[in-house]
Amino acid sequence: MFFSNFAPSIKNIQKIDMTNRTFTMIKPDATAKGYTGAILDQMIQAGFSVKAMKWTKLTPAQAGQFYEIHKERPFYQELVDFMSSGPIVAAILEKENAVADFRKLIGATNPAQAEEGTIRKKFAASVGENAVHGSDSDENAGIEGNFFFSNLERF
Ligand code: 3AN
Repeated sequence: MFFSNFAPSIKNIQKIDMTNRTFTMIKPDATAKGYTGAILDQMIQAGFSVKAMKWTKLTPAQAGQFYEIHKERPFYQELVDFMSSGPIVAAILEKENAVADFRKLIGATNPAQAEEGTIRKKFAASVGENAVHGSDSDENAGIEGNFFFSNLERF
């Protein structure tokens, strides 16, 4: 077949290794306050490289689906309302040990408990409106990245 030498197999295209990759969102509080550039800069300065990125806004249904894992938590509706209240930046980032290192960079869920210098300490207002999301495992990084990006949108 003529094309077999040139076109990669569809199986190879779909098999994306999320080891050393994580998924992040800059949340509506941070985009509204004009922190997007400063937050992205801190991520890049910390050694993360951008593999996919988009500026978008979630519908309540999409936010509900993304945070399905928290469905039974008392703050679920508040979280869904907030995450669909304004634009976000979604991105796949790459670095060695990406998931753990990124969680360190963003700091604790509650910014009051976040370490000095972390993104949440600098830019987050509260435990609900906490500026950024970071995946908590390689598996979830894969699931979350796939939620936002097709295989033609990541490099
Ligand atoms: P993290 O984002 O640090 O992994 P999770 O997974 O416990 O934290 O919570 C997911 C998201 O739910 C948080 N980023 C935050 O926006 C929201 N959230 C967590 N705890 C609360 C809370 N007590 N009240 C309101 N929102 C919360």
